[in-house]
Formats: sequence, structure tokens, C-alpha cells
Amino acid sequence: MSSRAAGRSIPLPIQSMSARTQHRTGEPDRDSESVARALREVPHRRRNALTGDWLLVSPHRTQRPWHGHTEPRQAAARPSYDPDCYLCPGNRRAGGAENPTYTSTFVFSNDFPALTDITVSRLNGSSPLRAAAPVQGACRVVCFSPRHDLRMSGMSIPDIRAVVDVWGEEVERLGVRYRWIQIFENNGAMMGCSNPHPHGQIWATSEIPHEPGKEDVCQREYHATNGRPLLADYLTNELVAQERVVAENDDWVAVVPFWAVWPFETLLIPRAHRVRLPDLGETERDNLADILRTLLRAYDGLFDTDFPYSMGWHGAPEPGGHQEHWMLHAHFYPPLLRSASVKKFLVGYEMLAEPQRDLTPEAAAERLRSLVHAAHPSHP
Ligand code: H2U
Ligand code: ZN
Repeated sequence: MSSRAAGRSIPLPIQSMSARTQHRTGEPDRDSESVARALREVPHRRRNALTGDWLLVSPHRTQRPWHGHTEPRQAAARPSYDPDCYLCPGNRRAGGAENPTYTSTFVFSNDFPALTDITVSRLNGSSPLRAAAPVQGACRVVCFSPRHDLRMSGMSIPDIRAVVDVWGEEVERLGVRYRWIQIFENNGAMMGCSNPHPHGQIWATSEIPHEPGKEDVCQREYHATNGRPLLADYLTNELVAQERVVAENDDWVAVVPFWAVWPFETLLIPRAHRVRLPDLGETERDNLADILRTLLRAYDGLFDTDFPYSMGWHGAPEPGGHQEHWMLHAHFYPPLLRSASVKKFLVGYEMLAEPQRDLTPEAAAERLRSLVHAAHPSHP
């Protein structure tokens, strides 16, 4: 079927519409309005500028009936200390080590690390069809708080700031030895997190993994062409448009990215050009703690639940290397779609072709933003 035969009255391909917007100076408003309308109403594809990946957006499908699986609501009440928790202060871990009676944060080397410093001299055979590569690395576990019953969204701003400082220290320390340091938090049983005690992980590797590798290429190419960091320009555009902005303060902005795959995915970007966590100043760290709390509380408020998510930081690889193209940022990937128990699965077409979403990133941002505004009426 030709695209002409398939087309109905509204849709123009998104790319050709934006080209028209750039070239016709006479009616910019009407053109950008029709682009916005098509993005709201017509199936289209969007490109992730950070990775080059594409996704399918099907905004007209948000009203379809749903009869799938419902996750049971998780019981919220937990003790502040659990004698059986391997992360609580003073307890023994599975590997036999005993945790100190820590009162703020506590970092230790993972007793079951996914990476080691074992080196192999030969791994890659002669066949490109059986490629393998060596990797060395280290894994750390970061307890955010001695309190077993807290989540980051329930911690005080100074206590979250302590976590920010630990993240920065670990990047500094591990960066001496490894090219990539992946800080992440897997939160909630729905995300496969094994223990509710507030904690995150850090995996450092001798090689740059696949996702940040794509981001490095895209940011490098953009910088080579435009002379500015990709995310700096992206942020400027988002602040003008406002429709995907969820929360902002003097140093940070949280947006649902234009290319979001997960229903309520967000991207947290510093206003200033910062490349790695250790580069953040005092006020930027305080404001980071503040916006983390605001964002996580908006998530919890969305479906009145302990909102599960995976989050993590992408700072420039290879500390000390050429990195002006890179901009520090954090990704939040929450799985929930339409209630505390209905999550999105990346299956079917998404496994075989490309990710797809029904709810538009703009609609998701509006819902999160309204929760931020309700909690902070003075918020910009
Ligand atoms: P989750 O973030 O997926 O819950 O994992 C917690 C990590 O803690 C996991 O990587 C480690 C596991 O290997 N761990 C220890 O290092 N020591 C223990 O005693 C139990 C769990
Ligand atoms: Zn605990």
C-alpha cells in the first residue's frame, strides 16, 4: 500500500512537517500547531537523540480496553530495623561480613559481584561470528540509610544529599581504575529488587557498555556538528516548550524526554554544563537532593503507591579524557502504566521491531507536573 493510499486527512509524515516548518517562514504558528496535533493524535515514530534508537508512538490507542494481569498492591508497613535484612546496621551479610552500626550511608563491595578483576589473555577467537571480549570490573552496594523502612522519596533532603556525596566519591575513586562507572538503583519487587532496604548499586567496568556507548557516539557527533553539547541544546528547547517539563529548580530540570519509551520515564539534567557527578558544587548537590525528592514523591503520588523504578546516572566516560560533548544526566525508568498494579511490558512488537507507547510523553509529563504543582504550589 502506498503511503498516499494509506493516509487519511490529518497525517503528514512528521519529518516532512518539521522540514516545512523550517522552510516556510510565513505561517510558523499554523505549522507548529499541526505538528503538535499530529504528535498528539496520529501514529508516528520518534528518535532518541541520545542513542539514535527509534520508538513507535500510538496516541490514539490510550482509550482501548485492557483485561490483562494486575500486580497485587504491595504492603507498605515495614519495621525500621529488620534482624533478617543483610543491609541493616550491625547485621551479618550472606558472605559472612558484618555491617558496621552505620548511621548515615554505608558502601561495601558486593559479596556476589557480576564483575571481577580477573584478566584473560585470549578470549576473542578468529571468527567475527563468535566475538567475545574481556572485561574487568568492580561492584559496590550503597545503603542510602540505616532505616530499613525508608525509600529515597521519604528521606530528608540532607540525607539524600549524603547519598549524592557518596555517589560522587565512588565515581572519583573507581574512575581512577575503570572507564565506565554505572550508578543505579533498582527499586521495588516489581523491578526484581531483592531487598526493600533503601540501597543502590555501582558497577564499574574497564569497557564502556552498550547504552552509554551509543550516547557517547550521539553526543560526540552532535558536538562536532553544532559546537554545543546535545543535552544543553535539548534542555534549552524543552524549557521553551515546557510541555514535557515535570519539575525544575535553580540547578536542575526533570523532563519526560520526547523519545521516552517507559510511560512515565524521566530525564534529569543539570542547567549548567556538568560532565560528571564529582563536578557538582555544593548548591547543585543540595538542589539535586531537592529535585530527586520532588520527582520521586510525584511518582509515588501518581498511583498512590511505592512507585517502582530503575534509575541511574550517566556521567562522561574515561575521567580525564576528552569530554566536552558529554553532559551528566540521570534516567528514571518506571514500569507502571495505568495503576499501582498495571505495568508496561516490552513484549511482542517491541521485542521484535521497536518499543511502542500509547500514552504520549506530553500527556505523561502533564500528569507528573500536576502532582509536583499540587505539592509545591509556588513551583515555576
Ligand atoms: P538488588 O539491588 O537487586 O536488591 O541487589 C542487592 C545486591 O546486594 C545484589 O547485587 C548483593 C547482591 O549480590 N548482596 C551482597 O553483596 N551481600 C549479601 O549479603 C546479600 C546481597
Ligand atoms: Zn534493612
